[in-house]
This record gives sequence, C-alpha cells and structure tokens, in this order.
Amino acid sequence: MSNRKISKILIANRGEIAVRIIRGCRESGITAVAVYSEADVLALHVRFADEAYEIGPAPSRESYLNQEKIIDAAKKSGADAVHPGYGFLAENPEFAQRVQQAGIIFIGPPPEAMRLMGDKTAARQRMLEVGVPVVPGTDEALKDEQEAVAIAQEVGFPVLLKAAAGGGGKGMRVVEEKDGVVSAFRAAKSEAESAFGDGRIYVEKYLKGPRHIEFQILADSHGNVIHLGERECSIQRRHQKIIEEAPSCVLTDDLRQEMGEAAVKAAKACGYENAGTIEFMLDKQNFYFLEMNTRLQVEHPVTEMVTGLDLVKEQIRIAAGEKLPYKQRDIKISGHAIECRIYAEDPRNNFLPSTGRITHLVPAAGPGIRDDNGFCAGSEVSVYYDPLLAKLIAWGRDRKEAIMRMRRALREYQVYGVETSIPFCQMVMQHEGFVSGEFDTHFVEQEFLHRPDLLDCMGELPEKEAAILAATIFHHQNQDRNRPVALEPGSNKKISSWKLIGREQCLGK
Ligand code: MV4
Repeated sequence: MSNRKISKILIANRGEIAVRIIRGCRESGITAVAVYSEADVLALHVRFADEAYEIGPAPSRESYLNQEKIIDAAKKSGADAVHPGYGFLAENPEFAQRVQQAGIIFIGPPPEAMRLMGDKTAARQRMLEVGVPVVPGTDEALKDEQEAVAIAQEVGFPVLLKAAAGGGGKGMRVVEEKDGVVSAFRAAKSEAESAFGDGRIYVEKYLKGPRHIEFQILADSHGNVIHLGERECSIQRRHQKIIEEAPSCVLTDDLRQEMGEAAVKAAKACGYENAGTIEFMLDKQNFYFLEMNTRLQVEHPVTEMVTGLDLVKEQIRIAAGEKLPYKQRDIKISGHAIECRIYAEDPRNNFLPSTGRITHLVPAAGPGIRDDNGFCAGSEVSVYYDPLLAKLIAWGRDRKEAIMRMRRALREYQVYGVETSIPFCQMVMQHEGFVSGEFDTHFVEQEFLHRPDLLDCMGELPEKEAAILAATIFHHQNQDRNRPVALEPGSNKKISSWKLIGREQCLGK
C-alpha cells in the first residue's frame, strides 16, 4: 500500500478520548477537527481542537452515532482521515466503509477484519483454524433448544450461553445443569435479539474464576504484526472495567511469550491492521481466546507507560501507510503502570450515575502521574453519555511503587459537584487482595458488593482542605458574612460535618 499524507484528522468522538486523540494529532503536527453535539458546545475537546463542527442534538443517536453528519463534517473540513476513538462508531464496519468510500482514511482496521471479529462464532472458528486456543464449546450458533441441551451436555456443566453478536457480557447466561438450559437459551436469545437484532447463541464451557488478560497489538499495512505486552483488567464490575495494569503480576516470561505469539497469530488470521487488542481468559496456566477489540481501548495508557510508545501517533502513522519502525525484540517493558477510571458514579449508592456541573476540579499531578481527562471545572456531566470523566495513570519502577503513587494521586484528586469512583479506587489500592495480586474477575462482587462499609473511610477531605474549600465557596457566593456556608449537597461524609460554617470559622483556621 502506498503512503498517504495525513495532515488533518476529524475525531468522531467526545470526552477524554477525543482530547487524547487531539493531543496525539497536535504532537504529530496534524490539524485536529472536533465534532460536537448541542450538549457539548463548551466541552474540552471542542476547545482543544483547531476546528469544530456541530453534528446535532444531545442524544448520541442524533449526533455521535449519526454517520451522515460526521462524514459531511469530515468532507466540509477537508480532513484526510477520521479517528473514531472507542465506543460510538469505532467498531462499526459500515461506518469504516462509508468513510473510505468518501475517499477518507479510516484510522482503524479494515472493515472485513472488524466484521469477522464482531461475529464471535466466526472469530472462534478462525482461531481454531490457526491454532489459537479457545474455550471448549460450539463452533456454530445453536439451531434450537434441543441442540442447546445436547451440546451443553457434551461440553459438560457449568456452561455459558453467549450471543454471537455480543461481547462485553450482554446476552450471557450461566447454566449449572441440564434442567436450566432451555429457559436460559430462550432468555439469552431474546436478550440478544433486542440488543443486537441478532439472536444467534453459542455455548462455551464456563470458567469459574478466570483472570482477564489482554494483549495490545500493532499491525502495519505491510504485514508486520507485533504485540506490546499485556494488560490485566480483572478489576471490573458488571463488565465495566475500573482498574487496569501492565504488566500482569501472574504471567511468567514464558507464558507472556506464548500468549503474545498467540495474539499476533490471531491478528494475522483476520488480516488485521492498526492498533487492536486480543482478550484472553487465564485459568491457572491455561489461556483461551475470548474476543478481539478492533479499536484503541480505554486502558491503552498503561501500555504506553510501560513501552514508551504513543499509541495514537502509532495509529496515525500506520493509517498513513508507514512501516512499523521496530521489531518485536525492540519492545521492552519497563516498570509497572496502573490506571484508575474516574467515573461520575456514586460507589456509595450502587454506582448510580451522578450528573450535574463539576464545580471544582483539581487533578493529580507530580512524579509518575498522568491524567487523561475530558472535563474541567464548569463542565456539565450529562445523562446522555458515558460517565467516564478521566483516567488516572500511575507509573512506578515496580508494582509497589505504582500502587503507592496511585494512592498518593487519588488522595490529591478533587472533584466536586458530582460523586466519583475515586473512593472506590482508593479502597482497592488499600485492599490486601489487590496489593498481593491475588484476585480474579469476581473481585468486586466478592470483596466489595457485600461490604460497602469498606468505603467508609475513603475519599474524605482532610479538615483543613474542607475549610479552604468552604471559604472559597463562601467567597464566590459573596453572601452575608454571618450566613452559614452550605457545601454541595451529596458531598462525602467528612465534608458534611462542615456543612454549616461561618466565614470566621473558615478563614484563618
Ligand atoms: C466467559 C467467562 C467464563 N467462561 N466465558 C464476560 C464478558 C464477555 N466478553 C465474556 N465474559 C466472560 N466469558 C467462559 N467460557 C467469564 C466471563 C466474564 C468476564 C470475562 C472477562 C472479564 C470480566 C468478566 C466478568 C464476568 C464474566
């Protein structure tokens, strides 16, 4: 494939990932074009971009998922390429195709690779053909209930019913015994039909306590494929990842090499290009292909921190037709990185989304800390979009140093106006199971959901900071000196003890 110069990129996304991609563009000397919904007029990604186009009302369906509007904006701006980020249209092969048909480069894999990996049974078959291990199960979608029962018995209980069009946990059902198969099959099928418009279901042996380990891949358009090591993503809740790290503390060098080679083989088997991720489940020393994510992932920064590469800039160079300038042996993993996702969700209230205006925001900084953010003080967190506010990444020479840095950074990070997952992340960073590295994908449900008291002493402001904050709010409100200051409703415990304080108490103490 011939080289094509890229000098202007339209970012078909919002929030922290749009900001992240704009940063990569700017560092590459490339003009960044933002698109935004009516709700995002004042958003950070719009401010950081060189140009911006409005693409419709707040609901994603009418804006960030509106292919027509986005492609129009790309044409109007004269962009050479479109970067989809993650979510929205990132793994939609029709969108990639339409971008290409408009004569614009899609910064991502070929649509055919996306389509193959989007069909979980087709992906399983292809992996079997090339010798990448998959969990024992069916090669094709189940015809009917009778076949479901027969094959479940063949595979052996417990089994897991999965949607062929699924991924990310939707439409999955664990079945413990023969009697449960028929009803689980019907439930999974109807859930898959309404979620994906595709009710095909297949069976896998259910693994009880797997760890989730994924490999980052880079593939150029000249047939060169390498991996950048793994990320461990087992700390998640209802298929939403919360904490990720690289490297995994359970992989030996031999296993890492073996899984890395399998990941490269998987990417080659689907004709992959650009950045992608092969997800595996690790059950003791056995690993199994789970699925491939054909996009840049939320957690890509931990890989960047331990490899020194910038994945967005690599994506752009690959899309421009350049060759990977290094080989597998040139990739060195250095130190340890941990990412905490800062969601606008209330961990003290079943992770309920917390919306509203961010009134006050102080990100963490200092040695070894990176903050990939999409919001600032004054930003509105709306019900329309993903509640991810920022990603806090800590690097250390080893895991212990990364954990200590993360604890320190979480202690500095201040967000007011909305509740966040910061106290939850603090709790995990102090948790013996996390610190020792002994955890699996059930960590959150096992260690936390029955013990919300673990959060009681997390994320509280020391009194002096609460006092300064109260004084600041008082000053801004410019109210009667004798009137008490009321802090934001819904503030955490320690602050609520400062709920009613007069100016004299706030200042000078
Ligand atoms: C599994 C599994 C156990 N056995 N498959 C969850 C998301 C979806 N992509 C696949 N998932 C799982 N598939 C078999 N055969 C357990 C999970 C699973 C999981 C996987 C990765 C990360 C977190 C998870 C949480 C619950 C269940």
